Parts: sequence; C-alpha cells; structure tokens
Amino acid sequence: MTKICFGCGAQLQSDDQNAKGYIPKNKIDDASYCMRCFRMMHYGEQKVMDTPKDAKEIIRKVNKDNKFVIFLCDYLNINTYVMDLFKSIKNNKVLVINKGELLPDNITYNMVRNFVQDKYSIYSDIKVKGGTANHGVKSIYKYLMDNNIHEAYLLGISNSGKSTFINDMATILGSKINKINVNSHANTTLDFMRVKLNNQLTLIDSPGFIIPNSLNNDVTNKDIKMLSYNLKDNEVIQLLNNKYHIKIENGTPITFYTSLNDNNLIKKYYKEIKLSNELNIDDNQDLIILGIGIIRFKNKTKITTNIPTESIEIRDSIFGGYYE
Ligand SMILES: Nc1nc2c(ncn2[C@@H]2O[C@H](COP(=O)(O)OP(=O)(O)OP(=O)(O)O)[C@@H](O)[C@H]2O)c(=O)[nH]1
Ligand SMILES: [Mg+2]
Repeated sequence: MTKICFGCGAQLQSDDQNAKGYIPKNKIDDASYCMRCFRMMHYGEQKVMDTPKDAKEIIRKVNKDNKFVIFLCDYLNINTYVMDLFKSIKNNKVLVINKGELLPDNITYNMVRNFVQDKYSIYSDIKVKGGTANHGVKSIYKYLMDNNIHEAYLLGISNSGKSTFINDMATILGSKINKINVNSHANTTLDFMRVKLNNQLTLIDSPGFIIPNSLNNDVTNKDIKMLSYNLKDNEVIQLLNNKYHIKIENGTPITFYTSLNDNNLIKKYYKEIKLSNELNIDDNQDLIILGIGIIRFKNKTKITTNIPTESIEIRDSIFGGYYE
C-alpha cells in the first residue's frame, strides 16, 4: 500500500534517504509524515529539496482535469510572468491575492483588485485576502459554496501561502486533518495532495512554481516591510549580500516594499561597482524586482543597476497616486 506524507504530499519510501518522502523502514507503518517534514515541523530544521516543478507542466496536468482552480499570489509577486501563468489556466478559476493584511493602510483591497484587473487584463474573479483564518479564508469558503464548487486545486508560486490556506480552512471548518507542512523557504510542498476538509469541500495542494528570473524565492521575513529612503549621492541600495546595486538619480525619495530580512540595504557607492543597466522611471511608476519586492518613487527619475533586465518590470504603480 502506498502512503503519502501529510506534510508535503510525497509518497513515503524507505529506500533513498536523499529522495523525497524518506522515512526509516521501522517507522513507515505508523508514520503520517516523512522525516524531512517531521523535522521541519518539530525541530525547525530546513531541508531544501531543490526539485522545483515546472509551472507549465503543472498547469498542463491541471488543464486536463476539469476542476476549479484557486490561484494564490502574494501582492509582491504580481507581475507579468505570474499573471500570464494564471491566464494560461483553462479551467474555471479565481485569482486570490494573498497577504493583503501587509498592504499599506491607504491601499484598499478594492484598489488592488481593480489594478490587477486593468493592468493585466484579468477577467476572472479576483479576491484579496488577509492573513488570519477569519479574515479571508471564510469569505473564500462562502464564495466556493455560493458557486457550487466542492473540489478545487490550489496553485501558485512557492511561498504564496497555499498550504497555509488549507490549514486555515481546516481550522475554520473544524476539520480534523493532519496539518500540512508550511515554511518560509521555497519548495515545501513536493507533490499534489488531496485534502478532504468536510463533506462540502476538498482542496488539492500542489508544489509551488518558481519564477524563472526571480532573484530570491524564500520569504526571509514573514512581514512585508515598508522602508523609506532619501539616498545621498554616494549611496546605493544593495541587495542579496552586495550582489546587486541600485543607484537612484538626484536622491529621489523612494519607498521599498520587501520581504527581505536584510537591515543593511543602504551602502556607500564605490565607482568600481559597475552599474550598466540604465532605466527611466516615469511619474507614478514602480520598479518590480522579481523575488525581492517593489520600489515606489516619489517623482520620475532615472536609475542605474546591475540587476538583469529579465528580473525587472517597470509598470504603473500598484499604490495609485499615494506616496508614503
Ligand atoms: N503574512 C502572511 N504570511 C502568510 C500568509 N499565508 C502564508 N504566509 C506565510 O508564507 C510562508 C509560505 O507559506 P506556505 O503555506 O508554506 O506557502 P506555499 O504556497 O504552500 O509554499 P510551497 O509549498 O513552497 O509552494 C510561510 O512563512 C507562511 O507563514 C498570509 O496570509 N499572510
Ligand atoms: Mg505548500
């Protein structure tokens, strides 16, 4: 009989310690979790399984199956690549913008919804949900029931909160399921996992997608921080241990929305740092850095950076006319 790990969805096995789903032979009969999930959940250990699933392959599989899709995306990861993935899903679907509780106070859920609809031409339903169980998951349960949906896939990029969503749904429904493994590192869920929550709803968790040109896939900080800077002439923003730099012309004030856990984002600028990518930012435009966050500028300006063009998107500001 094959058994599935409730933490990550991998098939339990005792043959290969380095492969997913491993559990020693003497424990396999009683185990609900593989060793990796057990250790992650109980001892905070990290074991990154670097086998990111190809997003297109997952979507191809889901497209063959006619089930409803709930697609999760946190607001820092709204970008062309992710929205195109969402659009490539043929099934009935809803886009859920997650971690809405971390949006700046002056940005309403409606503003975000309208923005995504207009900028990315999304014609399916869009929901924005906040973090806690009652604040969002409940309304999505109602949405599913109102639309007579009793089984749905949860798809989305890694760390968007798919497994947390199922655990939260189990809490509000009082379902006695084994909790799914959730973690701030990428690639926690490794296989599809069908979770029956009650007689009305079954959700299918899935391995998260990795954005190809993303500079960082882990949520190093649970919170999305809002950092404001007036850079001096000899200062740059530095990212990922000095690997990338951004110089902003004329010290234009910026606000940086990021989940990076780095308190050292400002650095003295040395001429030997070669910043060859020159970009113009128009009034009311944001700079999206894939996997890092969003930079909001007070005025139109010019930046120079060594971040590759493929990892950048410049678009109208998601924060509307508001500047903090
Ligand atoms: N602030 C906030 N954090 C959240 C929310 N939902 C999930 N998280 C956090 O986001 C991180 C990733 O959550 P997971 O549920 O493991 O994400 P996932 O989409 O299942 O990730 P993979 O299994 O890797 O595809 C964890 O640190 C969660 O605590 C939310 O609504 N708000
Ligand atoms: Mg997961």
